[in-house]
Amino acid sequence: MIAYIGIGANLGDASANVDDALVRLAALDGCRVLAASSKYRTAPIDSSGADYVNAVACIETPLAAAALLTALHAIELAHGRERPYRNAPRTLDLDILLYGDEQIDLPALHVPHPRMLERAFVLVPLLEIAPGIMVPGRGLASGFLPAVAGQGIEAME
Ligand code: PH2
Ligand code: MG
Ligand code: MG
Repeated sequence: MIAYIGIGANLGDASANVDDALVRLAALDGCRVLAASSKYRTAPIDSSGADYVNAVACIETPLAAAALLTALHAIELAHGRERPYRNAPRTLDLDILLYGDEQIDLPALHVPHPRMLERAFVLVPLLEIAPGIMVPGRGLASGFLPAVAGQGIEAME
């Protein structure tokens, strides 16, 4: 299956945490990282603390969606992720954005990610690596770009 993973961090060495996340994604059983976007510095949205470093990866994985989510949580925990309250600053956040063309509604997993098209920090890196990507139930991702134009985002070198 092809999946797109949103990566975000704004605690500790956020940039290094994002780099390490890509290494750990590639090391998951049977997984390959097919593409990784640039890193972007982004203003917190509905969140607080330092600016975030965000990126998006496209992976090929044999894992079922729920098992992939468990594996992502394990990588977050390896980075000391704590969840004191919703959208708290974090060392590492890994979200399943897209899982093939599947629409999944489980108590702890909603795919496509419900807010992905309202957030420049997801949309801009996603479109960098997949300009023509379709979001199940929503259409072309690129059509949502104008609506997020006001959100602070800047590519890192
Ligand atoms: N993640 C959130 C909430 N707000 N803002 C930015 N800039 N980047 C994020 O990754 C982010 C956020 C919830 O996961
Ligand atoms: Mg998130
Ligand atoms: Mg998350």
